[in-house]
Amino acid sequence: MNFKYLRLFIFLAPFVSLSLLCASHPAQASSISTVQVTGKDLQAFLGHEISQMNLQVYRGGKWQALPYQIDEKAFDPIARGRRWVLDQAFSRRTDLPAGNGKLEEDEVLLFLLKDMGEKGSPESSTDRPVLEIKSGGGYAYLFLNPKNPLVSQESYVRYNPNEDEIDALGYKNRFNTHQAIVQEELVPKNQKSGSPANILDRFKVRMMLAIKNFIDVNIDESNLTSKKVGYRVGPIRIIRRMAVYKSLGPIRITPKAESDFLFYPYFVRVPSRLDNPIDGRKSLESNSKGFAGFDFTHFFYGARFFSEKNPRPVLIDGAMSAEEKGLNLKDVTWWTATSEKGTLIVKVQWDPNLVKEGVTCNLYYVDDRTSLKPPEMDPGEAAVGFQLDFTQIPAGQYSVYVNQIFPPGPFQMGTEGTYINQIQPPAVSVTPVS
Ligand SMILES: [Ca+2]
Ligand SMILES: [Ca+2]
Ligand SMILES: [Ca+2]
Repeated sequence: MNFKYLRLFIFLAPFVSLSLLCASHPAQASSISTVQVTGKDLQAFLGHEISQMNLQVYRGGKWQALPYQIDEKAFDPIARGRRWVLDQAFSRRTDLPAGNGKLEEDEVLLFLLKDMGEKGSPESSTDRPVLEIKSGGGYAYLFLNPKNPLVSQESYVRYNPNEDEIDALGYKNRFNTHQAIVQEELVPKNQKSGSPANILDRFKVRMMLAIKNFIDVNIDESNLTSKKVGYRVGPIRIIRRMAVYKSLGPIRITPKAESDFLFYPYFVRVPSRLDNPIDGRKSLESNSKGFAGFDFTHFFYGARFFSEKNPRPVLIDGAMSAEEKGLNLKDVTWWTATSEKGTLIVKVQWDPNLVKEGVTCNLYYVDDRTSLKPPEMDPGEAAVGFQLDFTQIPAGQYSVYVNQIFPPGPFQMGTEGTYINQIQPPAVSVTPVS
């Protein structure tokens, strides 16, 4: 048997994972932006102890604490490069690389845009700020070893490692405790009425690969092995790392790949890598097909769905209308599903090299209570995601990011673009305080 074909399954792994008040900046009140300032923009602090850094804002004539975190990087032999340092290891790999405690150029300071304050008056502080950070009209100030550091006790994201559950300002996500890549719960906290409720049956990846002169392979998310490697929890984001591979009996047949799921207060960012050793255009039969996406529960019936190429909303109700059958599927990189139970926006960042090859991110949409793709905890498909057309994918390595976005508060149609833009860190300027 030729195992090299099966390496392509690693593509699946990361896919199967797949918000307060700011009186001084009303325009930012509903912002979901996370400011990220890299070490190279904080020259005055390079090489200094991170424990001596302290971020404060100036508001209403007073210096105040705000939640922030500083994430370090360290060389990781598996990634063969520097990657985020984790606080806690899960069982198997306990030799996780540790940080050196000092700020380096590729490390990052994170906080929320909406927590930023007014322009400060440095002379009003007993401790002199060293750097002024400006973004989106707001200000924050970085101090070095102040006599009176101000520290916020607030945390915008929480993690329960035993339940593998993330509880953030804008949502709750929970994963299967035995299959770390299988997301089983998605609870938006932006519902219009009632209490937050789970709207997800399961995140599914389904593929049928008909390999020329070889075998037909059916694959779904549950026949991959996934191990939680470790995690880091801060007040601004959680980094949750896992290793995923495909086994055939006792033999591991895919290279070890680790991916970081990033959980921010109002969005989740899942990077994924396609390591495809074969040219699907030559080696796969045309009946090869697949999809990756969210199968919603019937609790989400009544939700309206619209997308980049389908601005007119259709109804998720367990049956395909003529309009749903006629949806424009080609090259759809974002979509929104919104109901009384809450709103989810999904933005896929497709690899530009795939686009160059003519492989676009195509929509998968099935709203049919009679269609079953087991396991079905909630019978029927109300599935939205993207198609995986391996017959079009050339050999190579590709990166795709899937973002789940939960706008704060009741959703207004037409605002989705604002939130999609806010998953990218905003522009920042840093100046020394003279
Ligand atoms: Ca460091
Ligand atoms: Ca429908
Ligand atoms: Ca279902």
